[in-house]
Amino acid sequence: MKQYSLEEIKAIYHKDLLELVFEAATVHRQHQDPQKIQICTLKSIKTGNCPEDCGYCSQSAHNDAQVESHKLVAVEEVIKEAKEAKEAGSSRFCMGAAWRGVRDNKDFENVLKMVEAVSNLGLEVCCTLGSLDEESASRLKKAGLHAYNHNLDTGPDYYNKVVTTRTYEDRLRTLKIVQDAGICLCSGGILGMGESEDDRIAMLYDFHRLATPPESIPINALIPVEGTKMENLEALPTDQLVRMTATTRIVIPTTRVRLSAGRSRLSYLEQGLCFLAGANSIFSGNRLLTTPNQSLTQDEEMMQVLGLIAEKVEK
Ligand code: SAM
Ligand code: DTB
Ligand code: SF4
Repeated sequence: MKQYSLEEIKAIYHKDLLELVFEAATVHRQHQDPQKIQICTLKSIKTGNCPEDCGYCSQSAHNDAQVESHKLVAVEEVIKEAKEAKEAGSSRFCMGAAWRGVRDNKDFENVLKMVEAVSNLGLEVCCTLGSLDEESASRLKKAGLHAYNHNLDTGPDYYNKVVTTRTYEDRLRTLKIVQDAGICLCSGGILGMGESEDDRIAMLYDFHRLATPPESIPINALIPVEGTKMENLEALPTDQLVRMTATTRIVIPTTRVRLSAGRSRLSYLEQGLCFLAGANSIFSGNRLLTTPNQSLTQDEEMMQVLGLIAEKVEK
């Protein structure tokens, strides 16, 4: 993979927009089938009351967002929803828990059962459970975990404006533990939290210079949730989302770029521009973790309009 300097990535990001999209679309066609989109279903297996203070998150106990909290759901509920997701065309199933990190307890035993069962359905299983140590990473891998989602969220200079209960270095440490355990890394960020475009590019540069860059990169546009300190932030201009998507595709050509939170306020054609710029995955389902998503019916309609097809389960 070609190595770019921070300055080179900045220069790519700031190209004339259509030139940038054309370049990204060209790179995309050299490395991927541009018609295929991976559909990933999200399931919040434990919601709310999170001890971390992420400023954007509806689930942080430090924010005043009204979210319906619940403890870890039953293994059977997860299996049922994973089966439905597969029938609806998903090839990946991602389970999220509002934890600071994994601890060696009964809940974790149950998560391992969920991972094993979903993996046995032939789906790519992903989890996002907060920080991990080597032992829990290895147990997840043994249970059949395909990928682990742990976002850097923003660049190192802006990180402590968003979260104070952990550091950027803590996040990087977990990324390394995931990769050392042989689990695919899913790591991305959120745009529109008041950070500069340079902060976003610095985050992308850090992904690019990992020994192995992430297998997938979710790009979220902030959903301003009432009761969080980011509730009044203005919506991210769509051209900035397209720029970030295109630049990610160019500098990490083999990764899956997942058009993530914030997608439902975009028109089909705006989302289409993101796919042209190299996005090749979406989260589907009427909900993300706690907020509404574009509906399944609308996703089907959009894919038809844009001529996209869902990637089949290959396992
Ligand atoms: N607790 C785990 C952690 O933080 O690693 C995983 C769950 S967390 C909800 C997963 C990711 O969702 C966050 O890192 C963030 O990128 C994204 N996210 C959460 N709330 C969001 C919001 N309001 N708008 C956009 N993205 C959001
Ligand atoms: C990611 O980067 N985005 C997804 C997934 N990883 C877990 C979560 C988006 C959450 C959006 C806000 C919510 O629904 O609570
Ligand atoms: Fe907790 Fe994750 Fe939300 Fe942060 S983003 S408050 S760690 S659930």
